[in-house]
Amino acid sequence: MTTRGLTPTIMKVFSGIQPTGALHIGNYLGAIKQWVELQEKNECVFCIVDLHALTSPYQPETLQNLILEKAIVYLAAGVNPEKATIFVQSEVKEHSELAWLLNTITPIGDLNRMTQYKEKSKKFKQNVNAGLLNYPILMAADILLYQTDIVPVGQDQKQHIEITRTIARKFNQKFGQTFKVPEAKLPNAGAKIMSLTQPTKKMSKTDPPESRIGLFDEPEEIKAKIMKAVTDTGKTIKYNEKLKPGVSNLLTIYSLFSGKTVKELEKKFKGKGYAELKKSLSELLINSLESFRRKKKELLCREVYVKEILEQGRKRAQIIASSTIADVRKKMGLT
Ligand code: AQP
Repeated sequence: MTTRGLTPTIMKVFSGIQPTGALHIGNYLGAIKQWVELQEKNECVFCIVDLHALTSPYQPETLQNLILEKAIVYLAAGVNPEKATIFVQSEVKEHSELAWLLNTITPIGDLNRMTQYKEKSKKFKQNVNAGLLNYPILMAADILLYQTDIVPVGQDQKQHIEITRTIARKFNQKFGQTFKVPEAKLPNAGAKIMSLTQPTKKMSKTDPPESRIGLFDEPEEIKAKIMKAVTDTGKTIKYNEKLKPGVSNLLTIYSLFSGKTVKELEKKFKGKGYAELKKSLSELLINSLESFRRKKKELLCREVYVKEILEQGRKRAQIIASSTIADVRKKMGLT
């Protein structure tokens, strides 16, 4: 993004991931990899969105451990606490307050149309709670509190950024200029990594483990999952999302972890079978994810250090959030 189309500027970046569920390579390629790149030149705020996690079934007694583990995951995947603010959503109360205030200007019809709401209502039939419906409003509050320019996310979250933009514009029109209108930033490739077992569906934390490669999976798990990944009855290793979704997904993952283009990979595997592609991809993933596993193991022994990072992050986030909420309250006629 540029100012007046000419000068590159430092952008305000916000993004978050829920603490529940083990992160998979889709989360990494869609979101965290972009964070690690963006933190070099921008003001980045990365949140562990625990309030969002309460909308799906979870176990309260495990939540604090999962939050700490997710902070460790951010660090192990390359987020640098000296360059980016890392904090826990529920520890900055302004998120809940702004979410409530934005509830009052958001039509229910807009929320009913959200794909994630429709999908999760089907997935968790016994627990279609109001939080699931209002999820995009809390997400809008998260983003708008930090006067965010860009939100690095995967494809599935694009619709939620759109509604955030609508809410920001509506608020600005009704109460006067208050929020920046943010933009979604999707990676050029990897915005939607597909399930290994159902390659026409996105890879998801809440689907069975064999459908995804966890960022911290052990080598033998990675190998077993990739070797069993669904492909098709054909033989040629060619990228074609419609006709060969499984093979195309494997090629995308291969390309993103190797830095080789899909075209180069098609050439490399010309005349070879799926088993060879899978074997080579397993080795690549085992090697690429090795440093993540090692760093995570190291950080698991440094709980005090990780908690201190979250506390410092909370303090920094709080300063920005309280300034925005003071402005919002005033504009809405509150004290
Ligand atoms: N398959 C994916 N490909 C690329 N990016 C993805 N993301 C999620 N799945 C893929 C991105 O990862 C970030 C994590 O967001 P989240 O924790 O809020 O979870 P989510 O979007 O609901 O993703 P999951 O992992 O699939 O969880 P469930 O099972 O709960 O739906 C977001 O930036 C997302 O776009």
